[in-house]
Amino acid sequence: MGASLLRSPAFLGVICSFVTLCLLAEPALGVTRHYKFDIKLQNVTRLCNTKSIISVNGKFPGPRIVAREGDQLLIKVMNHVQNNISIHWHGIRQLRSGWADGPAYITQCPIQTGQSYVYNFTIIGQRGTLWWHAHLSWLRSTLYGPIIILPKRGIPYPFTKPYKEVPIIFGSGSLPISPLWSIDPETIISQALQTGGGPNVSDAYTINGLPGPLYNCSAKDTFKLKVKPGKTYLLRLINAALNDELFFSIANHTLTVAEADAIYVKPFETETLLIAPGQTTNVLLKTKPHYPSATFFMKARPYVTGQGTFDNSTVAGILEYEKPLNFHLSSNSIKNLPLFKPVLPALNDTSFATSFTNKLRSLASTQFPANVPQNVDRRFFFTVGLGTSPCQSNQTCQGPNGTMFQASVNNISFVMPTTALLQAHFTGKSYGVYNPDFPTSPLIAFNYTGTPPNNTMVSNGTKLVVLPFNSSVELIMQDTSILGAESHPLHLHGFNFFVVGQGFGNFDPNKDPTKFNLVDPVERNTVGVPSGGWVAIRFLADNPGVWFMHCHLEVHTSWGLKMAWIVLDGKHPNQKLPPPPADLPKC
Ligand SMILES: [Cu+2]
Repeated sequence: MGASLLRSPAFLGVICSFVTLCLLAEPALGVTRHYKFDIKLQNVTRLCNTKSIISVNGKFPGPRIVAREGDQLLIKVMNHVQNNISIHWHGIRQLRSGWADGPAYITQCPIQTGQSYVYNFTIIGQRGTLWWHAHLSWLRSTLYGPIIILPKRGIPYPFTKPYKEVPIIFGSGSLPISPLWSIDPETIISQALQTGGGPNVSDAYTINGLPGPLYNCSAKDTFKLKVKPGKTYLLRLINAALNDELFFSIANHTLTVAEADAIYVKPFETETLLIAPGQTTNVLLKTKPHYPSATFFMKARPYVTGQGTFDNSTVAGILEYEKPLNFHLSSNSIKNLPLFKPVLPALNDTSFATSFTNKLRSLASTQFPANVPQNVDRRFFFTVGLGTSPCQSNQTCQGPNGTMFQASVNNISFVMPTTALLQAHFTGKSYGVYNPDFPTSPLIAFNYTGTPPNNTMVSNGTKLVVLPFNSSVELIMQDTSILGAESHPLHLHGFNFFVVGQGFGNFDPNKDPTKFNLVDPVERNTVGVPSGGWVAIRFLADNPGVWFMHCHLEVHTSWGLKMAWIVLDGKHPNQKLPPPPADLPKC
């Protein structure tokens, strides 16, 4: 009896009925994995203060989801708190399972207090690191965790098999450090939206929920990575910070970038990497061949291009080598080992950011090809950036010149509907919910990255783009200099896209496309639109549903830098979105 028979689904049923460890005989087709997420309050102590936060199962950061490519996940989310809740499985393609994507009022109404919803989806054609987070207001500041997708059984990584794998998830705010953040994150943003000003910035960054020794009263809350010499570790980096792109480096160690957003890349070495909110990066850390008699800081701090205030603090963790048995060192002298610290780029080092992102290329191998759309059916040009709206006459506003801060795509600040767009689309009841007339380019062209126009006011609306099934799309996203140029990490739900080009200044439709990389561009779900520049992406609209696209800087999303795409059903039954599950939450 060969292994192939053991893995056949029919035979698996027999094994599973007798043996509890079904995983031993996991079929190539994948298994079903069940998770239970209880959303509840939990007291968390950091920096000598205790605060009640919203958590999954009382954990901060939340639990890991571990699965293999091909597995089905059934995740029951039960809401025990007063807030509405919705969870997004960031980067999961959700092929024909758009009801499980999670953004509140886009694909579902939120889960209300005392209610539950089972997110039901299958991981198809993806392996690597992704993550899950709340997708309603600013609740993701404490509701997030890793998704680890292992390759199918028997399929190796296209790089050295790591000795160990370690998730490293960066967070921000949500800590009871100062009076500013002692209120909950939903209140921080709702107050800012009322006054029209910028919300308070966070007080700290975290690695796996721990701020580290560079903050007051925090030395005991430091992430420690304990390693053995001469081994390769796979670090699964996730940026879950609310509003900050981050530089990351480990002193005296070179990292090999192997994957971005759950897509293998051509490996390259770097001392420092840049990771935007929403992005994930797998790196290989090769430890020193011998016990180094030293410890090493790993540090992260922001990359900042905007003009507003920001949290310029630094989170640090420690890389600690296991002492060999024959090495005589008292515990006191371990503390006295030399400590090496990495040097991070300057906070505004755009040239580093550019050269780093230019190094990212798809692996584009036979086994992992880069299926870049070579022809384009639909072209779009979107400006992304900040703007303003007028202050109500009976109010004083704290935005620029007494106005209110807004952000927009093609000068439309997206208005959240009060019912889920996907339901409205599926049932044909879109009237009064959304308009399918999102403009393919700005209504008024201007010098996007030059002197900004005098009128910075945005318009408001719930407008969507409608795409026929399987259309290939090219989208240029152009940053504007209105209220200052700024890098915007744009995240598209339901798809990966190829980053075929990027540059500074205004996109030139005649010259720039000739330089597009249609061979091995990086494929990802979140891309930084360069500050004062543009990025060109291509994707195939092969997934029917309603798909949110938004800046992953939470403050910009709140100000309206978001829109959605409708991808229509195809002709064939397997090209249609199935009806919603019976337990889909109601508004
Ligand atoms: Cu943004």
